[in-house]
Amino acid sequence: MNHTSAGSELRDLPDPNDLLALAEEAARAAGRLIVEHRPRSLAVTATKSSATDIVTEMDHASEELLVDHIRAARPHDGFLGEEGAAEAGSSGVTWVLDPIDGTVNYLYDIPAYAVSVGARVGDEVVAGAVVNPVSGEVWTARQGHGAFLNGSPVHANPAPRLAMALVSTGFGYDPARRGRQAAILTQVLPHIRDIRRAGSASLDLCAVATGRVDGYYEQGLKPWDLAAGGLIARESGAVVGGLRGRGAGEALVIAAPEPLFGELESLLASLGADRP
Ligand code: LIP
Repeated sequence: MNHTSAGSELRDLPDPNDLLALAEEAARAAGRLIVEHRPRSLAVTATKSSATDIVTEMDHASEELLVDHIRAARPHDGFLGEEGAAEAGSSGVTWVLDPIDGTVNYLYDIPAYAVSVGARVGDEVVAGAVVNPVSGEVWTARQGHGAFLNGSPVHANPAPRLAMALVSTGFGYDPARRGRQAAILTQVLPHIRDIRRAGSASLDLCAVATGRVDGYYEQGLKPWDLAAGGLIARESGAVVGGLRGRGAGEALVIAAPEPLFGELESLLASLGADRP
C-alpha cells in the first residue's frame, strides 16, 4: 500500500492488475444475473431522455450487484453508474458502470448487450471489462498491456482506405438528434464500404478492437458507454478520440486505427457531426 504524506488521507494506490480482476469478476457476475434472472415478461420500469430511452428492473438489479460486489472488495472507491450510482469515494478509484449497455436489445432479447465495467484512477481509465453474457465473450484491457477477448490478444484491423471501411455507429434517443444523425449518415455512407448498427456502444468499441468492424463513431455517448470499451479499443491499436484534436466524449467518439481515424475525423468534421 502506498501512503500520501502523513496526516492526509491514506490512498491505497491500486495495482491495475487487481482492478482488472475485480472488473472482470463483477462484470461476469452481473452478466449471469441479467441472463439467468431475466423475467419472461420484462417490464420497462422507467424512461429517461425520451419514451424510447428505457430502464428495466434488471438494469437496476445489475448496477446494484456491481456496486455491492466491488464495494465489498474496495470499500473506499467511488462509483459512477448509468442507473444512478454516484459516489466520490476516497481512494482515487472510481468505477464507471453500464449495467446493461444495449438495453433496447435486452428488452427485445436480441443477443447484443453487455455489462461494462471501467476502473478510473483520476481521469484515466486504467482497467476495464466488457461482457456479452449471451455469447460468453469477455473483453478485457489494462492500460499499456493490450486488449484481450477471452484471454487471447485482439488487435484492430490494419486500416483499410475509407472507401473499403466497414464502420459501425449508433443513434441517440432524442428524435431531433436522430434526424440529424441520419442526415450525417447519408453523407457518410457513399464514402465507406458499409455501416453496421449493433445497439451497444461498448460492443461496438470491442468490435473495433477485435477487427469485426474497421471503425466506429457515435455522438452522445455517456462516460459509462465509453469507459471500458474505449480502453479496450485503444489497447487494441485503435485511436479513440473526438473531432479537431478533442478527446472522445459526448460530443463525438471515433475509434479506428490510423490513418482511417484521420480520414473519418476529417469527413465527420466537415459534416459537423459533433454539433449538439
Ligand atoms: C446505448 C448505446 C448505443 C446507442 C444506443 C444506446 P444504452 O446505450 O450503447 O451505442 O446507440 O442508442 O444509447 O442506453 O442501451 O445503455
